[in-house]
Amino acid sequence: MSVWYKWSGVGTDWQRNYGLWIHPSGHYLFQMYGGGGSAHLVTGVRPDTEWHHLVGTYDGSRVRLYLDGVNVVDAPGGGVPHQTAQPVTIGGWDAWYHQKFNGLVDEIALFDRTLDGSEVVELAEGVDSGPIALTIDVKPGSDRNPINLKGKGVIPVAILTTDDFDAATVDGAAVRFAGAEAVHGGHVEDVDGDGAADWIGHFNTQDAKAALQGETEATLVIIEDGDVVAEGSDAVDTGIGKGRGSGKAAASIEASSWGEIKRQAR
Ligand SMILES: [Ca+2]
Ligand SMILES: [Ca+2]
Repeated sequence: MSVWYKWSGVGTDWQRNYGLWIHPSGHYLFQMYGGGGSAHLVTGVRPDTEWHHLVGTYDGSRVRLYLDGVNVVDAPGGGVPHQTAQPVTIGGWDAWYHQKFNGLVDEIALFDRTLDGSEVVELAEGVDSGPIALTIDVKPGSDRNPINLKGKGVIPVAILTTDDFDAATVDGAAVRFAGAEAVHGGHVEDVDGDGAADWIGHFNTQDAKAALQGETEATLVIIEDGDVVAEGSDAVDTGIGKGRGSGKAAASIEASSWGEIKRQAR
């Protein structure tokens, strides 16, 4: 069982069952009673009134309690847990003398198997799946995607609709390509002709110039509440690698000026 809780203080009564408790003494208590069973008062750490994450597990032989992902009890259990027709209770049970949890609980989960330590950590830290991966096409119709950073025009960039992402839902105001905002916010259009509407925006070259300088790849992101929620990249050719060497070798040259690139490319 796994739960987030925010405790406000000691309640007025308690009663054992199987479950997670804060004992009136102000200690965590995890208990699993059955034919044998046990209760474990955690004396090493005291609850405070911040949010914490508690997980109790029983694998048939050992009971374990995890506080914020850290294993704080690991002890022999025993017996088969009681099976009853009584309901699972959360925070209190009016019909019986299990008395009230004084605080908040959230995201309660019961599992029909024993979670291991790494799964507990995942629960405690929350699952961060990271930004959605976007398929973007810089300069639709061109594979090489040449960009003249001295140009005063715009760079068209499409977010393509895929099986995993509907680009027609994109909020153009939330899109940044190489740090630049889309001129007029972009619009919806089937850019690649596959029948599914895509999103396309145009970005002032001069707004993107700083981020594209010396790069062979450009990144588009969608930002919500200050967080990058989706991102995709595409190759760009900003003129790096046009020296005498092969494009690939020249592209790896680090230089601070065109003169230096030319010298190194010889
Ligand atoms: Ca392209
Ligand atoms: Ca399309």
